[in-house]
Amino acid sequence: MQTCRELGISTVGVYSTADRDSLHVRYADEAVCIGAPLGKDSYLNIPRIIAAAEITNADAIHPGYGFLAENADFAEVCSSSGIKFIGPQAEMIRKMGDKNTARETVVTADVPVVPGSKGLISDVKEAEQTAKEIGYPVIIKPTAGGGGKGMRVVTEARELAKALATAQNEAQQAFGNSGVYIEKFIENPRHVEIQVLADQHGNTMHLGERDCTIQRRHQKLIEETPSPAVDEELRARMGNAAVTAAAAINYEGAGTVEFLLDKHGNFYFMEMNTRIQVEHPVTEERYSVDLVKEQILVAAGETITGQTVSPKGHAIECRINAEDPKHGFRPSPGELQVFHTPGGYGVRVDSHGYASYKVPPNYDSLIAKLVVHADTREEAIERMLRALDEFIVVGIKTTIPFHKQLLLTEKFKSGIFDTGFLDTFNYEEAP
Ligand code: MV4
Repeated sequence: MQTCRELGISTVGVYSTADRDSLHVRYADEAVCIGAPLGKDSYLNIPRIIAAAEITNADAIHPGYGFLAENADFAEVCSSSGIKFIGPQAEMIRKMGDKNTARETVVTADVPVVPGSKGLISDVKEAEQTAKEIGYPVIIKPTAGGGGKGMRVVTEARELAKALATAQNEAQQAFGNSGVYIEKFIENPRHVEIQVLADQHGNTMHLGERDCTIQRRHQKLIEETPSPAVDEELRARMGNAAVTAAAAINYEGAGTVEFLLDKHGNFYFMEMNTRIQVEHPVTEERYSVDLVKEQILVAAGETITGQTVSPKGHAIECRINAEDPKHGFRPSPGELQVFHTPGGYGVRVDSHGYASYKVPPNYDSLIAKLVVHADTREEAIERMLRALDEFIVVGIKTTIPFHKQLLLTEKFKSGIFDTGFLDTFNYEEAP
């Protein structure tokens, strides 16, 4: 909506009854209540969203990064209702949403994938044969999953049959699709993803990487660009692979290609997210590009030819969540009695919060993205620590004190860590 205001485009915000007081409702030129807090009654209710678009004469819908952002049926309904879905075509969402299909699609285009099964696993025999060929440990992944949901690591042959049955059952329960595939388990990787942007005329480009290695139970906590583990040469190779993956499906819009990076510097395609992501601001800061503006222009049919980007400096994002890091990151909803956000040179805060706002218990606990930009990684860390000190939240617990401690560790400062970082970093015991 901030981008739209700059472009002279008026906006409509939709909200559930739990979000009446959210800032996006006040920021929008018009707001429409679409129902009760449960997703199925509001944010996941396609007919209600289409109705809100129709009564306000909306030309397009930006799906954000949650709920229906990667829902192919929704993209299709928008299209058949004469409303531009700001994102890729339904077919592209479908292809990348099925993780096994995505894997098969990119492998055909010569994008490196982790050694694994040829297609979905149909029986134990096939699973045993595959695991024997690639060697243990292996990981079983649901094809309808993504983001780590429902994955199972198997370290030895005698565990495989049971793990396969459990994984298939869980996949059926969680996604209504029991399909699973097997990959070699890459131990202690880094999560490095490439931002891509493609127009409707066949032009595809990348805007470098984001390192999202600092995660807890598949929830990202810190993201940065450039990655401390990626040099110019590797960036070029990963960037090319990401562009190839996107071009393989004639992709349109902003997207993210996720890779695992192992300790030898080998990278492997994981999945492609067909939406703008939470952590996109670090790319915006380093590349001086408003990615949402690019999404809107590309959706309107403009080309990206001639766009050259000149990355500069280092950007870091800390996710400020309404959670208590001292108690297993349990949700901490409630009133923001004080909400003083940091500012100054090189500091950006994206938030729907304000003093007196009550964080509802219904949704994701993210309340602010704190993003800094500086010339070097060292300066960015210093700037982030300064900004975290300025950020005052009273009334609820947040991840602010956790970030302060984490950024001071020698391991984080060194830039040499992997996805196991938070398994050994113990916030409760730290001074
Ligand atoms: C893996 C893996 C190791 N080997 N695949 C987790 C999220 C999803 N996108 C893929 N994930 C993983 N896939 C193979 N073949 C390890 C993970 C993984 C992980 C990846 C990125 C960041 C944090 C992670 C934490 C646990 C497991």
